Amino acid sequence: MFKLLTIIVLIQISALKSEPQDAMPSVTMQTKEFVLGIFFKANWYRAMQFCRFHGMHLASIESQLEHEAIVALIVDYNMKTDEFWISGNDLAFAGNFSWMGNGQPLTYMNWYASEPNNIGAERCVLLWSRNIGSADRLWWHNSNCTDEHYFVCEE
Ligand SMILES: [Ca+2]
Repeated sequence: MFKLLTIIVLIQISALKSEPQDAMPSVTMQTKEFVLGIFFKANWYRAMQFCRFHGMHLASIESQLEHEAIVALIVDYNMKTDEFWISGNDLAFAGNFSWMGNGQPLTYMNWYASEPNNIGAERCVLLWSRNIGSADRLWWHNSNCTDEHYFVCEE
C-alpha cells in the first residue's frame, strides 16, 4: 500500500513538473536559461505574468553573450522577423530603464540608433530585427507596453 501511494505521489509530482516551458525553445547559459514564449503574443504585462506563473521571469539581458545566445535561438527557429518582449522598462522613472525581471538597471545595452525614443510614451523594451539585412542581428527599442508580441522568459 505504501509503495502504491509512493508511486502515485511520484506520478503527481512529475505531472506538476511538466511545465509549458519544457516544450518552449530554450538556451541554457551559465546562470540562467532563456525560454522563448512563442505559443501566443501578449502585451508586456501579460508576458511578465505568464513567465511568473510558470516560475520564471521576463528575460533580463545582462551581457553581449546573453544577447547573442537569444538571437541565435530566435534565428534557429526562423523567427528573426518577429519581435520579443524582454523585461526592460522605464515605467517607474521615465527615461531611466531597468529590468523588471531582476530589479537591476540596464548595464549592457543594444539599442537601435535613436532608441530609446518617445520617452514617457514607449516604456517597454522589445527585441527587434530592424535593418537586419544578411546579418543575424537583433536590436532593442522601446515600444508601447500594451502592444502584443512574443516574449522571452528566463529561469
Ligand atoms: Ca521606440
